[in-house]
Amino acid sequence: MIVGAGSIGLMYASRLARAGISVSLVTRSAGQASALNKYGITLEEQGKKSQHPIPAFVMGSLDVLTDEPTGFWWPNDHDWIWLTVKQTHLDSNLISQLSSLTAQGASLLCLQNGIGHMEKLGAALPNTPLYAAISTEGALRMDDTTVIHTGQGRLTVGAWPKSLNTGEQMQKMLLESLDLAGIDAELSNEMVNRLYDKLLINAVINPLTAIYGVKNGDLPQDPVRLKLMMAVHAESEAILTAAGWHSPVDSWERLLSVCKQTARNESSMLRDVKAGRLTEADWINGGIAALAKRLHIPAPLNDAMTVLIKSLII
Ligand code: KPL
Repeated sequence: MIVGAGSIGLMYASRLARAGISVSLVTRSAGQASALNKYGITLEEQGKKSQHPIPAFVMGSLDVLTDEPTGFWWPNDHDWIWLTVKQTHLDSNLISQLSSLTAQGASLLCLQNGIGHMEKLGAALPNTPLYAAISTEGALRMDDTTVIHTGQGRLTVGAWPKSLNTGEQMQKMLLESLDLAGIDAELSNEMVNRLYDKLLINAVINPLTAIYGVKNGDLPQDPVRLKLMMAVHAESEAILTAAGWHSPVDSWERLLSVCKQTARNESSMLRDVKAGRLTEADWINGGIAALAKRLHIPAPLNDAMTVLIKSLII
């Protein structure tokens, strides 16, 4: 089951469904659930479109649906619950629904940008095996039922330290399903480090593309923007390193290569700002600033990024 029908949720759900794997989607709006039940998901990949029927449910109705889902058999895809909502939607209401959904022993696979969510979920769901995941796949949601797979990437998954372990059998099952669906995936036993790798990329690209209103590839093309990128990168890198992070590669080069690989993308933060939605700044730059505070290190640029982004949504 995938909770969250944004671009990433729709993209993975349709690819799993295409491979014949039992998967259902949980949406935030009743309108999207009903459109998905009617039309399924349209997945566009390399210019080719395919349609995939999918049972969809609305979030608020999950506890009711646990016993007797209306209109569908309750799908047998309860072993792994993928959480693909943004950090901004991870509220107490959703967490209490996740608690009932995972009560029978399901594992929760969390695909959020930023940091802070795993600790929050760990505290709220002490009996749930928690997995952090990072995706470098490109996906663009066109409407409630249509998604474009814009770039091949990889899904990295790993057990969250100190959380309950789900056991090798369940992990094997997950990897087999992913393989069947043609989803490139790897297991990692250093997910904190991996989350920090991604955090550093998001801490630079997301706020600066949102402030300047430019696509990822255009960000380094201007000397002033490039200087700001370097400054936010240097500050963030120093804080993450002090927090125990180690990068296997040159993180500045990797940042530039992400800009290149996703050159035509608008960052998720730019899209949020344009749509007037709450952004994930509190969990990205705010997350780094909070780490810095704990370590008694100043974080003026991450603080400034957080405040500036918030000032764009009025
Ligand atoms: O993850 C991203 C995001 O937009 O949130 C990047 C890597 C910046 C790609 O757009």
